[in-house]
Amino acid sequence: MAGSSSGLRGNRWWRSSVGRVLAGVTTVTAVAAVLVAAPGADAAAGTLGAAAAQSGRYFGTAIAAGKLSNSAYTTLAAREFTMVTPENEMKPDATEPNQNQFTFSAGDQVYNWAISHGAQVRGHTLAWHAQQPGWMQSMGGSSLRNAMINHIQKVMAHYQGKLAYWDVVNEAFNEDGSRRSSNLQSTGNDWIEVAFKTARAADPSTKLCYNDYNIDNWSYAKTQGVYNMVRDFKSRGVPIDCVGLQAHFTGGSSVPGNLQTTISSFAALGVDVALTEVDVTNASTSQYAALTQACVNVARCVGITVWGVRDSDSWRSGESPLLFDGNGNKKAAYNSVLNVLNSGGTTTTPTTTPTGTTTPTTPTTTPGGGSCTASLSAGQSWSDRYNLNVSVSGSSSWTVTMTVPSPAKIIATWNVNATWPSSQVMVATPNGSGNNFGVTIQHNGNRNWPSVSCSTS
Ligand code: 9MR
Repeated sequence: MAGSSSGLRGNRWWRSSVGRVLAGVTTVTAVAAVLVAAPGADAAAGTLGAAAAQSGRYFGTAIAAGKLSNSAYTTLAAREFTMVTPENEMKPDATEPNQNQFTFSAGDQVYNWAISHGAQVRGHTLAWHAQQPGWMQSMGGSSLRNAMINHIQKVMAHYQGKLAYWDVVNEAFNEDGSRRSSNLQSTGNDWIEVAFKTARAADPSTKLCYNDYNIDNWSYAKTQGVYNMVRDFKSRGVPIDCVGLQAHFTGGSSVPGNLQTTISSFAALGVDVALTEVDVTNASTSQYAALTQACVNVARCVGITVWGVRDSDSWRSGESPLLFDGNGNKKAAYNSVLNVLNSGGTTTTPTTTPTGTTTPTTPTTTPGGGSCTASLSAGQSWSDRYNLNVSVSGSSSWTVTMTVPSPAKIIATWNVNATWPSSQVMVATPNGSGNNFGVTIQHNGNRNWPSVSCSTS
């Protein structure tokens, strides 16, 4: 049972984990009893982030720094999402308001909030025709080219090693598939590849993405224009790791029937694909289900981000396009997305099929100070990362401390409140989801499992 790749999908996740515990832990009796008997041990995940994590994906949202003082907003966002895109705070006008004077306060606020809640961050965006600071708007030629390079270098240096993805270039194409005219385009047709090469050199640890809207329909000219650029970049060795389909199905557009073809076609070029700014007019349940299914059907579709938390947070709030209403209630579309994520669908095997060498080492169980025990068991794994399930027994008011061996790091958590005394140490407490939670660990070459201890509070 344990270790079969199909057994690691969807509702079978926990069952497979029990097998690993039985196989690997010396102090197994009590722990296994808890896992087998736990109500809902086979139950579907109860949050978007947890449901997506079952297949190694994230579920994200755009976060606005100005709303982080609103506890209804932050409580909801912390509970549901495992990836955060700063809605405006890392754009050029925010980070370089005066030439070569950088300000990261708002971007850092979003970053710090995300990390302290166990989410990863997608940087957005470095080179774009819109939201340029005034000084940049009036520039052209080699001075603008140099300013773009300097901007990418300085902003990426600030976030060096911290971000999962960067939208290096945003919205550079016209609807007919040609390049959008802009001051950046006027510096020369090679500006996009210069941006990506500069970005790779500035921070080799982050994945570099091209991001655009209206590239969801495979037969649309703009989609083909972007596809041809990515294919060209891959064939010439220009560094590009991912394509973001913004997936704004608002303002008159809707989910095309061939979305999965678009995703799989980009993926076949050797890039990750993500739906990066999803919203749907009136949150159509069938369209939300369809776009989620299209993603989970393609191994390299790494995650879905909705463009805001509640309808009232949306840039198109008049279309009520998100998964929570203005009061933070789950809408019908929330359940349709969750159901698709939990069903696992016909998800294909990850292209980076786990092998023996990527399997974490033997689990350890460390009884803690009070009268609780935290036990680890294996979840899904990939070449670069793996999921662990943490099961706590003995008390429902526990504090679990997990220490990850350097240079590994925890890049996502679900079903738990997490704080970070240091980059290697996470302190976790219940968030109301019960006594089982999960983490994703990027091993960075060290596949030893973290140590874990439990105390009662
Ligand atoms: O949601 C963002 C909104 O708050 C800003 O006013 C707007 C300004 O350009 O940008 C919005 O976000 C955009 C994103 O950065 C790129 N794709 C389109 C998004 C919606 O306009």
